[in-house]
Amino acid sequence: MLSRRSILLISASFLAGGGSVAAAPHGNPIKMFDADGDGTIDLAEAKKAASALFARLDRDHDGTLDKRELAGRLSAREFAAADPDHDGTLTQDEYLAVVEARFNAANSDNDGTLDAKELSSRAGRALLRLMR
Ligand SMILES: [Ca+2]
Ligand SMILES: [Ca+2]
Ligand SMILES: [Ca+2]
Repeated sequence: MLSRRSILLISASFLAGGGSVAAAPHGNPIKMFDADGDGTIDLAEAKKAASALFARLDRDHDGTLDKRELAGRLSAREFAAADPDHDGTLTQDEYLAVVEARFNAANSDNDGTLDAKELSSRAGRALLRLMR
């Protein structure tokens, strides 16, 4: 179901791109996640991808991610900071709060979107780990 959704997302970005995108999008985060085809990733696009990944990672379907399900996407310190009630799990809201913080950290020019250069920065790569 999720992969079908990704395919739809990718198809949508192909259409929105006006056919200029010829190659397979795999590996290029902008082509993977740029649903509105404007060539950058905005926070809504990042959160949408992160929500899809959250659902995929939540193997026991309890609506939260524990450390094992996160599989190293957050360090112990990042996990503790993201889990203010210290119950050892992250809800989707807590997860998306980390996504937003990483998005803002990567958006060095503060224009509300991430371009290819910002996504390839250290903060950008940390964000992508929460999206795919
Ligand atoms: Ca976009
Ligand atoms: Ca879970
Ligand atoms: Ca930017």
